[in-house]
Amino acid sequence: MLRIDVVTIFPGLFEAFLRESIVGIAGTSGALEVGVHDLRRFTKDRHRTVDDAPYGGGPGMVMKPEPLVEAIEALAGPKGSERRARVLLLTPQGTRFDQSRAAGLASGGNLVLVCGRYEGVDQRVIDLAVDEEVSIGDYVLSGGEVPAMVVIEATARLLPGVLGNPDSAGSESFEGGLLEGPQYTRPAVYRGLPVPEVLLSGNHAAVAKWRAERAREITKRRRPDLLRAAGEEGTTR
Ligand code: JD8
Repeated sequence: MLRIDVVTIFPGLFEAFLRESIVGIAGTSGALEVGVHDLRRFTKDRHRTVDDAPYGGGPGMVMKPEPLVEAIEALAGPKGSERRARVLLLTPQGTRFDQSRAAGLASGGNLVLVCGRYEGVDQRVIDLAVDEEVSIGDYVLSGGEVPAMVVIEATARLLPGVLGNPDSAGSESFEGGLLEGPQYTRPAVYRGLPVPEVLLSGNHAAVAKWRAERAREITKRRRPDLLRAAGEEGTTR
């Protein structure tokens, strides 16, 4: 059983996400437990303050250290050998989250995901309480909540016993190192556009060969970096 605790000033953002989707299934199957914690519960002042103006001046606000460090230590213990969970901060400054990172998290220990807002968190939170900084990609978001959901979902679907079909996760895009080709369902002709004949043939070897060719083709055109990374393994020329 993997446990993931999330620290956020917007716990409500996680409600529908955790109720629906693969993550709900993971929870139901007993593979995953997710706890969401309102950062304001770890404040001690009357106004439940979580931010303050940046030293040195500049726009916006910075998340103050005390509530964050108290929350992280309550959930993960102190930084170092006593840690009960690995603490990840979602931040544009982090190293890139990808499928191999998800696989590592799915096979590792419990996690605490820390979601910043505003202009980010006081550096001393990172120095004192964060194990690793992670980014989901090079675009600007408003906070770490959506990135945390990305990390949770990518990790949850790799947990053993989460999907109805045990090998479906392993056969999808990226897990094979390539993009997937086109997919079709009924009707066999839609607005004059037919489904490729081979898919109706019942010839499983021919279907597999056609799919591998389409996967290689679209990957070469759109993501040649993935094709080089995957080498020739498992693919058709
Ligand atoms: C956390 C605040 C807002 C907006 C200063 C940092 C991740 N891949 C990613 N893109 N954006 C984030 C991310 C953005 C965040 C916070 C994560 C906390 N912001 C920005 C303007 C500049 N801050 C992210 N992971």
